[in-house]
Amino acid sequence: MTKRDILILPDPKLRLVSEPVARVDDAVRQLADDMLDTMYAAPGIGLAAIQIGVPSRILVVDVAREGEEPAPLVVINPEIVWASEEHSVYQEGCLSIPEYYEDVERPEKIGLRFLDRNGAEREIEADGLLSTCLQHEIDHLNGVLFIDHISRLKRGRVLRKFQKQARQSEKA
Ligand code: GNR
Ligand code: NI
Repeated sequence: MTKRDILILPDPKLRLVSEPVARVDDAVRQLADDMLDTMYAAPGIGLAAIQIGVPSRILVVDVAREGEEPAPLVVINPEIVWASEEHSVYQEGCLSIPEYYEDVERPEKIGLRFLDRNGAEREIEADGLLSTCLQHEIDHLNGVLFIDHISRLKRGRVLRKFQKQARQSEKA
């Protein structure tokens, strides 16, 4: 049970393109467990490895509601194999951009191929919040943040606010 620190905007590591996992071994499973501990503690419904500073193509999600059985999913080297033409809008947030929320439009449903924590290939269809969350996490693997999908004006405001906060905590 190891909770790790989450990188915050404008940490440049959040812009890295993460590398594929070559082999799903115990070290990868340990990392995934740390990611789940970190995500549940935050609390959040998803986390990408780069958010704890590791540039590997690993993400975890759990969109079960409070009171429901936890449903952790470990996703390694994901590939979106199809996306629906219909789009939907969700208000998104990000643990690396605390306390900022904005509407983002994405494909409503996706097909996803990935390796699970045992290294087995799996394919799932996702819709609703799970689809949104998976797409948000896969963006992280490519150095993309949800604010990249909002207007330039809004993104500029958020970036400046977090740059200022980073400068001030440097001085403190
Ligand atoms: O906890 C999270 N909530 C969330 C809400 C709407 C859309 C996406 C997310 S993911 C986010 C956790 C996070 O930052 N993952 O990268
Ligand atoms: Ni995020």
